[in-house]
Amino acid sequence: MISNGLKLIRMTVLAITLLAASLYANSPMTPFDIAAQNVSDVRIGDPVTVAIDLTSGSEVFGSYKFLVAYDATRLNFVNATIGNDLVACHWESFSYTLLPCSQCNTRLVEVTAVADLANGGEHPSCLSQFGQILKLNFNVTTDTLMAGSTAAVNFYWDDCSSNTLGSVLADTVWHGRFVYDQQGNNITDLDPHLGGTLHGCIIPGDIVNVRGTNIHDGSVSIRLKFGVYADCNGDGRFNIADIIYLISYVFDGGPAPRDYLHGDFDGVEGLTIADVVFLIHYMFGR
Ligand SMILES: [Ca+2]
Ligand SMILES: [Ca+2]
Repeated sequence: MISNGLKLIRMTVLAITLLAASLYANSPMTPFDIAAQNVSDVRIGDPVTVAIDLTSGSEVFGSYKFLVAYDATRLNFVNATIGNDLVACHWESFSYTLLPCSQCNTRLVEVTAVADLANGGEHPSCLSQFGQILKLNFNVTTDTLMAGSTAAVNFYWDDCSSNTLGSVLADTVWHGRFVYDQQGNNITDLDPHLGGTLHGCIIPGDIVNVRGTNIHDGSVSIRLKFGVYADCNGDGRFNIADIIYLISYVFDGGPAPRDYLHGDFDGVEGLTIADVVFLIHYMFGR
């Protein structure tokens, strides 16, 4: 009996040792953190870039696919470009598309980037880098009613490929793990599209699917104060110099107006002689 008891204890110790060793060997990765910026105090009508940054993670990825929903009542999409910290890596593929929408208060942009295409002739000089990996470029609306409000830029899940990072060999896909809103609150699973990886995406198979990425939503807050009406040259005052500045832009290819309406005063889209006339009346007709 004593002998059997000792044997049991030895086997238990051995089992615990093996378990501990295997856990140590497979020590979990440090999750990636992917964060969209919160950009503050942007003027009505101004361009703004919402960068997406890689801020932590113990692994290296060689592709990403992001699906981002942005507030289309406040932001007009311009384009998407590879992030500054990946430019020097010369990733071989980068593309984006604006998805069709039924109601366009929110629009979706999908961005895909791949470091090394199969059988590609050239090879990238580096893979994932900490820092800026993607830039979403917008113009803030010229609708002055939106001053003082905030536009959300949220990661969006539509299928199992949404917001994923891929390993270089394409044998591992890192999916969303926890999702945090603009204030840092954990919103995982609270909304079917904004709460992270869809159910059923983490399945065993040839490709290893891992919940390995913490996702942080971003935003653009729009400045409340407009500045000086009709201050085309942006010096903080309105005077004859602003009219000359606008004339120079409309007729002579001068620099673009810097006031919050971007020189468009007459309510008709586009900068024309009518805007100049409007401004002259505004100055001398008061
Ligand atoms: Ca001025
Ligand atoms: Ca106009």
